[in-house]
Order: sequence, then C-alpha cells, then structure tokens
Amino acid sequence: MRSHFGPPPPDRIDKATWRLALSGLVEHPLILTFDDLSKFEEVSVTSVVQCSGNGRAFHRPTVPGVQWERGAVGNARWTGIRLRDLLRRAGLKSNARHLQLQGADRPVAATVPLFVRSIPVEKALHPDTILAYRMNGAPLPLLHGAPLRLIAPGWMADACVKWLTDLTVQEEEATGYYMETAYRHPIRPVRPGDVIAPQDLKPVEAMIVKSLIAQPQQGSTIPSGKVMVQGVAWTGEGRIVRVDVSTDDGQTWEPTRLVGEGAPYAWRQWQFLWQTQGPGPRTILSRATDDRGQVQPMTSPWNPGGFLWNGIDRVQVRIREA
Ligand SMILES: Nc1nc2c(c(=O)[nH]1)N[C@H]1C(S)=C(S)[C@@H](COP(=O)(O)O)O[C@H]1N2
Ligand SMILES: [Mo]
Repeated sequence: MRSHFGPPPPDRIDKATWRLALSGLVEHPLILTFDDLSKFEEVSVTSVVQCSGNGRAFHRPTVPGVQWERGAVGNARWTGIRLRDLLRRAGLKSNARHLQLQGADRPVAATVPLFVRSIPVEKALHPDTILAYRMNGAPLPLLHGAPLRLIAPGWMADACVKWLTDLTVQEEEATGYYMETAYRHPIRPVRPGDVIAPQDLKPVEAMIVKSLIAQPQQGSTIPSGKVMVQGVAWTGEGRIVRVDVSTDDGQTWEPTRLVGEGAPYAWRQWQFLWQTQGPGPRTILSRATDDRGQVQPMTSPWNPGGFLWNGIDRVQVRIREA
C-alpha cells in the first residue's frame, strides 16, 4: 500500500454521506451517491497495481524517494463500474481531452500540494478502465481507497486515484505538483545532473515488462537437490509470453513454466524446478518477455525520479552442504 498522506478521516468517506461529483466539460454534471453506482453495469478486471517507484532502490547512482526494492506491487481482482459508462451518461463535450481525478485525502499542512492526477480521455473511455468498489470479492479496504478508486489496467498506480470524490473533464492535463513535477519520465536518455527540458518529460503511463523472483528469498540458504524457483511476471497493455531464469549469474538461461491462464493486465506466475549442486553461493536471475517482444533489460535507464525500474531480477542464495 502506498499513500502520500494516509487515508482521509472516516466522515469524508462514509458510504452514507460520500458523493462522487463529475463536472467540467460535460453536458450534464453528475453527483452520485454510493447506491447510485449500482445503476451501472458491474464489471471485474484482474490487474497489477504497481507504484512507478517500485525498484527505485536499484538505480545507480541512487535517487531520492522511498527506497522501494520489490514490494510496491500487487495483483487483485477489482470489481466496479466502467468509467466510460459514467462519462457517457454525463456526455463529454467535443473539447474534452483529460479527466482529472481527486480523492478525499488531504495533506497534514495546507502548504503541501493535494494529490491530483489526470488521465487522457482515451484511457478514461477504455472499456477496461473501471471505478472499483470491491477488491478480491470483498468491499474495497480503506487503505486501498474505499469507497471508490480508479483502476487503469496496464498503467502505473499513480493514475489509480483512491478515495475518489471529484472527477473533472477538462481540455488540459491536471496542474499541480503530482502531475507537472512528480511522476514524469524523460523521453530520451539522461545522465545525473543533466538539465531536462520540460517538453522532454512525459507523464508515467503504461507499465513495462517485468518479473520478480519470490522464492527462494534473497540471502536465504537452500538445500542441495531440488529447489522450486518461482515468481511473477507482468507487462503493461500486453501479455507475458515467456520467463527465463539463470542460476549461474546470466551465463546460461532456461525457460520456466508459466502457471495458469494468462489474463490481460494480471501478473502471471512462473515456476522452475532447479537441481542445485552445492555447496556455495549462487545468483538466480529472472527475465520476462512480452507479446510485443519487449524483454527485461539488465538494468533500466537512470532517471531523476527513479521510475520504471524493470531490470532483470537478481537474488543471491547459498546452497547448503549436502
Ligand atoms: N487519493 C490518493 N490516491 C492514490 C495515492 C494517494 O496518495 N492518494 N497514491 C497513489 C500511488 S503513488 C500508488 S503507488 C497507489 C497505491 O495503491 P495501493 O495503496 O492500493 O497499493 O495509489 C495511488 N493512488
Ligand atoms: Mo506510487
């Protein structure tokens, strides 16, 4: 879970009094109660939600910000209504280009900017983009954005605004710190210290191909013999087609078994039965490939925000004496 300011006070998100306002460049502005949401068709989508700073700690030179390694990502089944259905009910005006999203959470000090984001109308109108009120079949938990959050499948989580209260259709991207300064990524390679022109920084949007090793864990001691290596892999708006592992620090690679059905936007589990020969230290690597031929690189391009890390995952273990 990741929140800039923590959840809103309970009275701001009480289902009995909570309202969702849709205004701006629409024919008919809407104000909806929580019960009004049931008037729209209910849909579900399984999707990864990943912070764009996930893996920031692996960038060299190091980048300020929360030093996430692997944990700022999850995968869940989200249920709610299509954002598109709501926007169509309100009727978009012809100059509608961006949808601004704002939640009920507030910074502790008035001088700290609000968490306000926007997404282009194309993503807002995508049939898989939903306003979710359930997670894995249960009511959306408070810390995941109850009563209602955006799920923009395939996109980085900073678009997935929690505790939603205000949707505003506008011609321009949202202004403010979290859109104009934070979560922007250079469109060409940069070096630490470079001055980057504003037009060379674009908002972080789609996720990129990535895999993680979940077992064995970093620093663990494992038996000599058969060991199950397993993890997950996902990409943005495509599908994972293969995951390879190396147990000799990248000299040789072997394909893993992809588990279950591959669903769009969801992560795919993978397994590899490793016949270890010890004793001694070993380095396990994992490398995912998606259906667009995107392959995880050894390291990701350095950038001042430390975003979009998708370098090949690396876990060091020690094989015990037989
Ligand atoms: N209202 C609101 N929504 C928010 C945030 C926030 O601070 N406030 N943080 C965003 C960021 S940066 C991330 S990574 C995801 C985290 O979602 P999760 O806590 O459900 O994992 O929520 C996003 N939505
Ligand atoms: Mo994030």
